[in-house]
Amino acid sequence: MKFFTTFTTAALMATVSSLAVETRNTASSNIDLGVMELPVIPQLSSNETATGVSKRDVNLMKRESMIVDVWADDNFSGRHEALSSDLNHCYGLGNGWNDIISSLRVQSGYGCVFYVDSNCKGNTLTVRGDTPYLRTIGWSDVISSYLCYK
Ligand SMILES: [Ca+2]
Repeated sequence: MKFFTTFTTAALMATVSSLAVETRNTASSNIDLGVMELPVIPQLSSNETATGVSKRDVNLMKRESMIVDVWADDNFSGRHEALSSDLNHCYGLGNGWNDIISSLRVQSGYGCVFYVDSNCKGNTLTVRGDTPYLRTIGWSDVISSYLCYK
């Protein structure tokens, strides 16, 4: 019985430690900071409010996610990651991505607002599609958080 208990404990410990490793390896580089209303952006149609979306729209959109591809260097080169992002959620950048992104690609059909500061604050850059040279518009190595919409 003592052997059995020891064995079970060891097996459990092994399971727990393998889970811990897996969690670390699959940890996302974008930290979900929760649902946020869009800032006022030029693409708003006339029947939308100044804050962009109704509560019902936010509830519908938060079930949908899209991909933002980010690179550490110009023209889609260097370190790369595909960040899976729920719509209308503010994401902070982690895992060494803060103030590093030099080029990015927003999945077709979506737009993202990028922020100079954390928690979706500070100056904004609204992007649809490919942006190979953030440097030319003064946005290389400054992005700290972002928010995507449809
Ligand atoms: Ca920044």
